[in-house]
Amino acid sequence: MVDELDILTKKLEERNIKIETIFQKLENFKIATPSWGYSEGGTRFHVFRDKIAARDLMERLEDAAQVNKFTGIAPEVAIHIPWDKVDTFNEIADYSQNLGLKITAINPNLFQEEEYKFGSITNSKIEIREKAIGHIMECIDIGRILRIPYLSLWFADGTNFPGQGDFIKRKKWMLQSLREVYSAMPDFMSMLLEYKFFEPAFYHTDLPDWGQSYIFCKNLGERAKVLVDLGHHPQGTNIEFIVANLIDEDILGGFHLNCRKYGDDDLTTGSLNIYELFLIFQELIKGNADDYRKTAFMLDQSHNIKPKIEAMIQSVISTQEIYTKALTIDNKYLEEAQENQDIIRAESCLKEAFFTDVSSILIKYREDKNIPKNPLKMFMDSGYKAQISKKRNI
Ligand code: PSV
Ligand code: MN
Repeated sequence: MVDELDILTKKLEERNIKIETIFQKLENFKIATPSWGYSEGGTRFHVFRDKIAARDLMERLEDAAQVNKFTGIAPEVAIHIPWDKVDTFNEIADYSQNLGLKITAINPNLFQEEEYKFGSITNSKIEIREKAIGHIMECIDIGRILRIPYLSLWFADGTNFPGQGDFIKRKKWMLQSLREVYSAMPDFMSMLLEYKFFEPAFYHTDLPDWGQSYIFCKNLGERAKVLVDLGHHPQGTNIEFIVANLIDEDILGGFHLNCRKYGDDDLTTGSLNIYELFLIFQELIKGNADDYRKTAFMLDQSHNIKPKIEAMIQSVISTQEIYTKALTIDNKYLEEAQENQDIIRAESCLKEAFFTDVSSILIKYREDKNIPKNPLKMFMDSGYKAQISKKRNI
């Protein structure tokens, strides 16, 4: 393998890339996994039983610690309230720290209660808007206890039929509510505003796209940024273009990484959209937004049939691999080709990087950190699932 790394190092030198730079970059690439992706999930058709899936926050953190142990790059976790509610959050910081984890994002749930039938913070009834704001405030309080850096907001708010609601009134209610919660956030916290163009609303959604999210963020202040979920765009949308623009406007906050074919499918990252993800990473690298301390890289996936921990490991390592491939792009050559209006050379330059086998880099990176070379296989051979199935299988 060392030989392969030597050959690749030389090849990359020809592309004006130093291998040390890639190793340095990999140091600053970390991914947060979602607590909800460790639990039993389903579709509206059926929830297939998974007896060993985590049942509460503690078990979800235990499973997330396995993903971190075998990949070495997933020390952060995003939580969802009330799904992850516990009697007291005081011990959770120590609990996660002992597992080598930190909770870095908190997501309020504003879509599962009867009262939200006609919206949460855009509801025409003030008492419902207040209830929704109250719940976000509760999440800010939990965030204060656990020193969570991101308040991650997504709203199911929208209407299903023309005439059902007034777009602009609802926009104003949303802004007013967001202003209230924004001003309640402690200094160490930022707000991430996630957009999604449809579902569960089918006529209009109050926060459907990056433009609307941008308007709200601009109206709120510097600690409000846009969150891009890869499954939240109409088919054919050029996501890398959106990402490049958000970086240029200094308003990109983070990602919910996953994969889709039809709607918001929440499939494992890299199962279908590998080239798209590569092009997104190219923009992140060019815009100096590929460091996890600048951009929150979070997975948002939830499977009804795939085993949860394995699915998470798959997503984490494919994302890391695709990112590494994007680090092998010869940007100088690409720039020259663009200036010379040489489409063939420009596109070939991207393709060459995309088809570069970066496994020798990743193996060396893992060896140096004492992480198994093949995280997925090592996890599957580790016996962890047999161990938890005894504990969890009632
Ligand atoms: C909505 O579809 C979403 O992408 C939001 O991020 C939610 O918080 C998450 O899925 C989990 O349901
Ligand atoms: Mn999401």
